[in-house]
Amino acid sequence: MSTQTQIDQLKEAAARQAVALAQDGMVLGLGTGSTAAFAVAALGERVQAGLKIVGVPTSERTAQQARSLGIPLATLEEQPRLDLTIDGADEVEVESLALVKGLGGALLREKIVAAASTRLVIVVDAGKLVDRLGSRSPLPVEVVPFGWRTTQTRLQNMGLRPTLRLGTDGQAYLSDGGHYILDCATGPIADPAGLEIALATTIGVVESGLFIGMASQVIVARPEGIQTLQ
Ligand code: ABF
Repeated sequence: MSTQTQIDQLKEAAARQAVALAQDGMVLGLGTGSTAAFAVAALGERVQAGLKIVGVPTSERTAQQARSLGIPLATLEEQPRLDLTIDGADEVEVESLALVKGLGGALLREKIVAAASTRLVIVVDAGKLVDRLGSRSPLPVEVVPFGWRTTQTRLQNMGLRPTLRLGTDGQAYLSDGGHYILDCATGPIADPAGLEIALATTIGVVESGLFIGMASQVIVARPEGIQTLQ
């Protein structure tokens, strides 16, 4: 069995554990990415077996998958309070459960949905655990296309190294919200909360991939078994 297949099996098992938290009557946030897709698939099975929930998707991709599995969907306008969101992440700081998200390109919607949720449960494989955010993954920052180079310069002046994300067609990648993403090399981030605030007050920035104090629980897929951090 290939290493990727093994990792996928572990991710699927961890995603199933997260989906076991879903109960009748809940409004659930549905995350984006390959790990979240395992959770949506497992949720689809539970819905087909009679579980009564409503899902709020964090991307068009996830909405399509959920629809194909018969999961009833709602918008945040229809369901502004969510009981539980299950999502993936790119990095998890073990001590604080602070996250970097957004390599999948859905960080803005993911953050809006997470902020509306009573609980945010993150599912990752052990390779995503870090001592300091910024150690293994760039920090995605979603920006308004208008004047994006001036925003890029502002981020450079903050000591970040931002690169415009390109799509498979070689053109600027467009998020579901119609924004660009600047992937910023940061190196280990000493003060994630301070950086999140600095980015939030930078003109042209829509949102950053820093999710601080949002995750209630992280379910980690490890070869030795599933571990829960909270
Ligand atoms: C979403 O998908 C994102 O926030 C994160 O960028 C990505 C993780 O994807 P995967 O589970 O495929 O590694 O959860």
